[in-house]
Amino acid sequence: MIKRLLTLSAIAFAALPGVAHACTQPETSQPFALLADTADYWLAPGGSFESNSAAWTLTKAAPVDDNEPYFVHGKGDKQALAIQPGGQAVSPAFCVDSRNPTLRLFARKSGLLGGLKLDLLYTNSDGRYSERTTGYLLQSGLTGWTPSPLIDLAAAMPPGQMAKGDMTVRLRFSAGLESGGWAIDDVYVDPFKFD
Ligand SMILES: [Ca+2]
Repeated sequence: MIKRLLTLSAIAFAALPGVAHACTQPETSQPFALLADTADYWLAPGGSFESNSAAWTLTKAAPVDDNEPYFVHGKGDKQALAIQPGGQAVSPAFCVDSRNPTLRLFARKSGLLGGLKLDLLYTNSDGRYSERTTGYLLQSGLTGWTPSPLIDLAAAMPPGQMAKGDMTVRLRFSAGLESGGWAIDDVYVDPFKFD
């Protein structure tokens, strides 16, 4: 029965005009349910920063013995990523399509000033490398680990490119020189928000 349903679903999907959902979506969970956000998310590659997870490309940044206090990825998790002032962290590449409109994570800043910038890095369909800034994480005061607001990933994706289907992106978090540095953990992508 399950196989039959999946097959029918695929046929219905293919018959929808103008819909390009090309990525294979990883397994999802509801990591922010404790925070009244019951949306399904999947973990960005290496997004828990545990020792066995995919490596990010780091400049003045490193995994540290820490974890966001909700342990939404795993109760035994032990590491977060610290980004020093002027440092940056670039995720491994992953596939997004129009079903991946938002991103959410935990962040903690270590100084009173400065934000954490998030850019989307990708290669256009014509082979041109591009970057788009999705925004800045800001925290008023030193509030410790804080869940981020929903970050609008779709707004940073080029509409023409998304109309063709999927695209491969990397996330880049950059701490300003004026900041006291940041830590991030449990970076999740929402795959079904508008389905
Ligand atoms: Ca972690």
